[in-house]
Amino acid sequence: MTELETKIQRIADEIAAARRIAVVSGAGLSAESGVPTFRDAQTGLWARYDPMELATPEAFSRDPETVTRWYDWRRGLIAQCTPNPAHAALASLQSWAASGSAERPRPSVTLITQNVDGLLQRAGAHDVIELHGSIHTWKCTKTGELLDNPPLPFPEYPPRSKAGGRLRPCVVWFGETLPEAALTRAARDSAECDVFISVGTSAVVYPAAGLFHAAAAAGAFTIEINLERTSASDAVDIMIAGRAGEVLPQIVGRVTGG
Ligand code: BJW
Repeated sequence: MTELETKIQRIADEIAAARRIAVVSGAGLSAESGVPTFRDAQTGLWARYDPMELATPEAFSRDPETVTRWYDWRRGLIAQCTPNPAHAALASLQSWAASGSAERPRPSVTLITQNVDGLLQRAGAHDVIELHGSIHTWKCTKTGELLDNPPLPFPEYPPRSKAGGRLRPCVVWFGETLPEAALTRAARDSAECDVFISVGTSAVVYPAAGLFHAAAAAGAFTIEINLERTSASDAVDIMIAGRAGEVLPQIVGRVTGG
């Protein structure tokens, strides 16, 4: 066996023996679908755009047209992307786990994502915790009314709801709190899991990055899959440097026999 095969087999064994698995994903999960990451040096969004001008409540108050046009540009881009084998592998791991029974117990699988693109759901994942919200849902800032998949493009910029309030994407900007129910469940399932997988995230944005530390502190077996090393790499039990779309299908295939 190569070193990679040995690591993949070890991870598959840990998953098969686990009672609870938590997976936290970031932009790298969707990179092979063509969705840009944030912090990759050449291709990341923050290499071309200033996050403080686009992903903060202050930026939205100052210039709602620029902010909403930027999110609409990203909505259009995501609409043209399709789930990749990494999304499919995680969806299939969750389906495999859900088909367990008393005679054939299987672990629970909690999928937690920082991504707002909805690609895990489009791949068939039935339960995804969206820590940073969704770009497909917008909210009236006056009434709180939610709109799923509003028109693209909007008829006017900045867009307004029927009640006359500004519309904003239901994503979490810097300085904003994360959806409470999502964060509570993600924190609980990370702290209680036996196996924790971090995939395609630079692990610099909190509180999402803290989930790994909570899992490690509680004694979980920790795994990282990323093209590059991150601040979590030295602390995990196994780090695989590789593409999520190549590594995850191999792991999940070994677990599910698919
Ligand atoms: C591949 C790959 C392939 C590529 N295969 N891998 C504690 C310490 C320090 C700071 C803070 C702290 N607590 C809170 C803060 C402040 C702040 C924060 O974390 N700042 C740090 C950046 C310093 N956090 C917040 O403000 C959060 N709110 C909060 O904590 O509220 C309470 C509070 C309020 C006020 C004061 C204090 C506390 C909110 C954070 C919201 C983040 N929002 C964004 C935008 C969302 C909407 C949108 O999409 O536009 O979320 S920013 C952006 O970063 C986005 C992402 O979800 C998030 C994480 O990025 P991610 O997913 O990791 O992407 P990248 O690009 O960074 O990494 C991609 C990785 O993939 C790379 O490693 C590649 O190598 C890899 N990769 N291709 C495998 N094929």
